[in-house]
Amino acid sequence: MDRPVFASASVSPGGCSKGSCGAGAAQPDDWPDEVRAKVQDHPCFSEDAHHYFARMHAAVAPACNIQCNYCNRKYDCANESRPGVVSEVLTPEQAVNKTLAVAAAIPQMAVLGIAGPGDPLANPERTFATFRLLAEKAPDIKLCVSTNGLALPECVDELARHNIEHVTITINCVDADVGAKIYPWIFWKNRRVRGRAAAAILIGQQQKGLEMLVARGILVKINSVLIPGVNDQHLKEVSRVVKAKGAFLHNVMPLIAEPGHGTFFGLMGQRSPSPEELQRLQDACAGDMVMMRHCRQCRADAVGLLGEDRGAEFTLERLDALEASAGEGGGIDHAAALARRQAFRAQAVAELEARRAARRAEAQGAPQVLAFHRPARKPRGRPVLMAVATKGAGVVNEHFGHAREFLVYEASEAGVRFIGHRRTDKYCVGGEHCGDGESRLDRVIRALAGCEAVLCARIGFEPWGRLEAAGIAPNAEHAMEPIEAAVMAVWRGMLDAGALAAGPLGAAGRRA
Ligand code: CLF
Ligand code: SF4
Repeated sequence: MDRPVFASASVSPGGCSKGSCGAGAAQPDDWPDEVRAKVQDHPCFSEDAHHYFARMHAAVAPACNIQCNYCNRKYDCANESRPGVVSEVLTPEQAVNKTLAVAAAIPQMAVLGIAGPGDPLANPERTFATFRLLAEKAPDIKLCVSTNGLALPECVDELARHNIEHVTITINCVDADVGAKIYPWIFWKNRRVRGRAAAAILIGQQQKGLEMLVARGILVKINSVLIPGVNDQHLKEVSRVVKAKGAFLHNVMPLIAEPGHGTFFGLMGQRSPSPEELQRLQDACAGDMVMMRHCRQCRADAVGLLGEDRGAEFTLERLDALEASAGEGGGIDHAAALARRQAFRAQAVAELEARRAARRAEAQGAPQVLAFHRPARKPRGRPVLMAVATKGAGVVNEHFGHAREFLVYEASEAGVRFIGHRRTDKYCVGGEHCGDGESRLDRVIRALAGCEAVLCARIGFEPWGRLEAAGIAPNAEHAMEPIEAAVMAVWRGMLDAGALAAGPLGAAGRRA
């Protein structure tokens, strides 16, 4: 395809119907069918999809062609992952074997991304060999790549030849003066370029690459690292510029900087943004385009649903054992694995379509099929943040004590909207570690600051009491219900109880 994917659609991803800029950001429910078909099973490009579909990263790209001040080369690429963990670098053949093993074990597996540990397009042979081999063996798996953009324009044709429909570019600035504070140097045409000149070249390449991808109908997500005092005032302009060029989604991620990571920013004491600062900036940018709020800043060798990490199940050692068992008549039945993925996909897509249809019907005032998105009363009450423990499928289905993270939603008279996630240690580890449960629970409660209720499948007596004492109402009444329906029901309960004017809700639900 040789035209922007939205050029023929009536609604752009940023809500710009032809000739009517400023109409506000279109919601995913309004995306044209051809776009929805591309994203409905991509866990990063669709918030809905991330409840169902898994991705994995193949760490085949060790080299990088630039230096970011938030990166230490001995860790993964911080543009697409969190620093502090080192990946096992794989050959393309190892990466494909691993992908096939993951796709056989996890029917939700839908996307293979290459995101590091360096820059995928600074390692084009390894990156494209991986894509080529996988496309031959498992053509149902979508291919995805994340890049700093320096080598992008020269790789766009190759990306299109490999039928890659999703590309992420990390764009932290569109102003070289800002860029000079983020990038000390780039490696360009066989020499090192420093300072403002380096940033100007990088920005030029990123913008050119974005335009070229959009012209070929490839969906482009922009990642930006929010660095307080460096680009926080500038990212709204970045959002505006990339939207004007046809970017599909903007993902503003918080800087992770700690002295122990050995990065320039970490060592200089550059602080990370608070969750409130991140949300404020995401909201400020949202006027110009659709924002991604469910990014988990995952590792360059991550495996599984976003928020879970099953990488340890698929180490090279384990893959070698699997290969050995194949020689003894064991191994993977790839045809059966493909059938399981296809069956899962059909069911998940049907559920997603049903939810979308319900939301649209409700928005249009038709009889409610799933009455969860808007209160059927005249507007009143105040917005409330609620945390939800889930392990996928878009329902409240996780035990409070087993949750490694909570999804945070805001409920109000306008409906339910996803705000982000809060990571936390699983506080209930059982056995010999139970003695430190109390301090872990303290950390969980701290992570839920600002939330007035927490919805989960089950919860024990001790956390119940501790949450109540912290002003967070535990609620296990909505186990296995769709998240938005459950959040809306709790909000309505608070409204009916007169709790929205007076402050936090009293406890509700049952205990485990
Ligand atoms: Fe991987 Fe990135 Fe593709 Fe997703 S991750 S290459 S677009 S398949 Fe996703 Fe992970 Fe956030 Fe990246 S949650 S860090 S946005
Ligand atoms: Fe590090 Fe990624 Fe930046 Fe390269 S692009 S320096 S690997 S964060």
